[in-house]
Amino acid sequence: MKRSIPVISAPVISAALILVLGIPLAAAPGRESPGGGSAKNLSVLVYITGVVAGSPPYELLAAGAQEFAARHPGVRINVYEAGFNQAEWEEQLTSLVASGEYDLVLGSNPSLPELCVNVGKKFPNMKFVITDADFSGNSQIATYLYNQYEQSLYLGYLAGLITTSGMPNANSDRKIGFIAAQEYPLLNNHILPGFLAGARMADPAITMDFRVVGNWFDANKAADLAGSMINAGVDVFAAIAGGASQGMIRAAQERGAYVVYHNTNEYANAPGVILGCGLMEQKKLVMEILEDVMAGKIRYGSSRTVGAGEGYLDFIADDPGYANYVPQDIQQKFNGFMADIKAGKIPYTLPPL
Ligand code: RBF
Repeated sequence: MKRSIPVISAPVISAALILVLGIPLAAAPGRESPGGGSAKNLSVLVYITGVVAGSPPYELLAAGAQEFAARHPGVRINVYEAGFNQAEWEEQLTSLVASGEYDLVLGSNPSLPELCVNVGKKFPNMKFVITDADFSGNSQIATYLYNQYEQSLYLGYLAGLITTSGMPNANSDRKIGFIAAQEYPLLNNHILPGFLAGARMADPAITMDFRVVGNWFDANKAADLAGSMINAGVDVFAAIAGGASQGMIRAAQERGAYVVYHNTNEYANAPGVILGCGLMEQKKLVMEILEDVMAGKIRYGSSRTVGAGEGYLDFIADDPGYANYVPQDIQQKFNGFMADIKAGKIPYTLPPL
């Protein structure tokens, strides 16, 4: 489960040459200050709180960091998969940081900042940049929060239009379903309320059936849950469940139900079943973050919230999975709603986390 995927670039090769030839090829700037002005070398630990495969936020995080390293010869990336035992994460992170190999820890998880506070106390020079999290007031940590209330609002609106439609697999119950891997503040305070509020903008009578898998990988359990939700009248699903979501998609495909999907383009996995996909611009954000780290522009101690208006959340409408399978009248309503979301014209209050 634990896997380390190193990307070796120029500094490693130069280090090897120094060892072999005894001559430095170029003056190596100190590594102690990530983004300390002119520093050109940077060693980044990409700390994956789970595994990469099957979890869009992590796939995009790793891809963004690796692409940045490929473009910047002085940047070295190590992608470390911490696995699913959350009780081990802090100790793992501590020993990785203790190796002294890294200038910066980059992660994406709402629960990470609190672990970073503890690790940071032991290593006062270490810096942490965490996306998908909201934490401020610690001078070693910077966070970026995706406005997942907003993404859930527009995916919920689409789910609402579908469940109240005359589409072949839409039943007469106005009931949508949500499957989560586990409960946590971002899910309970932003994602779930946003999804239901969005659906109720299509029809205030809509109700939501919510179930929890208990982990981020058990696709069979998610399929079982989805099956019993379909029995209870659910005809449109969403999930925040990492790899386990695949079980829900399979059940929807077999039993005849629909899915709207957060964060990534999943249409091709189940055409005609997955009818809407949101997009989290995590790869873009990660590359911008690393650019800012190199330039010394990260504001440690602060948190920034990014959403559709800023171009970090979107909806993938230019895909046959949406364009060819969603009825024209629904597309028209939804596209108008999405344009209003981007323009900040849909009023809502972002709940506290
Ligand atoms: N999202 C995933 O896609 N895969 C995961 O394995 C995963 N593990 C998580 C573990 C914890 C403790 C928490 C709080 C969240 C996790 N998430 C995971 C959720 C992820 O960070 C993000 O909030 C959601 O994907 C919504 O964008």
